[in-house]
Amino acid sequence: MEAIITKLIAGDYTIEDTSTNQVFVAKASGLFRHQDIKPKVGDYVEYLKRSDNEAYITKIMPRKNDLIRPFIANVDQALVVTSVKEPDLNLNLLDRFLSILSFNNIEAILVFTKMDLLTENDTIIKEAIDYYQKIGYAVYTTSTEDLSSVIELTNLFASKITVITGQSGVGKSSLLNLIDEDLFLHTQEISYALGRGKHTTRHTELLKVGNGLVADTPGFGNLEFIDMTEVDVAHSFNEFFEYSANCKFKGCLHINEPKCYVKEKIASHEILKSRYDNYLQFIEEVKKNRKW
Ligand SMILES: Nc1nc2c(ncn2[C@@H]2O[C@H](COP(=O)(O)OP(=O)(O)OP(=O)(O)O)[C@@H](O)[C@H]2O)c(=O)[nH]1
Ligand SMILES: [Mg+2]
Ligand SMILES: [Zn+2]
Repeated sequence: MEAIITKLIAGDYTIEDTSTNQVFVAKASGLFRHQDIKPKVGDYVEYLKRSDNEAYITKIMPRKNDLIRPFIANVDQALVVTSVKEPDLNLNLLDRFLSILSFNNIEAILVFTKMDLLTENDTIIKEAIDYYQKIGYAVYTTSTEDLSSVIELTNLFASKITVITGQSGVGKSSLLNLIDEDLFLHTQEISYALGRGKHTTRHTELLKVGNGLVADTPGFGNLEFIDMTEVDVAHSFNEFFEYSANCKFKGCLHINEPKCYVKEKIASHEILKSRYDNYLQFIEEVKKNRKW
């Protein structure tokens, strides 16, 4: 019998049968202890029934992908949530998520929240939002004051495993609560959440939202480029990768190389300056992390 793992708390897995939707609390079979692999949320597994509501997980099906942070497998897409204010628009964190997701072949959908807090003068923020759309990302803008802007996201979830990710306090749980009023996810004033350095959402769980499964993950501040090289970073910046076909050197990293088309596009302001600044920073981080 096959099921999907929807929750893991203290060694107890919650699994849901993929054909009957029956839910069990399951333990992982002793077999896994001798292997390098441990079942995780998002895994499709085979199981044996122990009682009406208890089961043993006996086998993990091959994974389509495997994320460490958040700790989840078989992700189809990620909703990268960024607030335009409170906390301030953080393009460094956004570019970091986008780079890591691209490296893991997970489609990113961008959601800019708290649009109600924008004023006429926030042109730089609006330009940044437009830029991400221009370079090919699906971009949504939402405000909890405008229900339709949030409901619009519902269709994205159908038949997929989606992770919702983004800094603490950007409004991830608030979005899900508006989409499905039965969820009752805990949300918190950001001053309180950030002040205590604590996240409102703690564990990873797949929730049923709009005919799909969604993981509302705890927000986090720093993300690392695990297993990525400089070339991987260069390839993960969509627009740089496209422009790089016109760079003089084949493996151009757009740093000091002559006749670099990416640098030309930066000079002509066709590439958002913060994208390049973040790119250079990530390249440095990857260099520093290198173990060989
Ligand atoms: N003005 C405004 N406030 C919002 C909006 N969305 C969320 N908030 C507020 O932002 C605060 C944080 O929202 P949460 O939904 O708890 O944020 P989160 O991303 O789930 O945070 P973590 O669980 O800590 O990662 C709450 O006080 C919400 O009421 C919005 O569109 N506009
Ligand atoms: Mg939350
Ligand atoms: Zn170049």
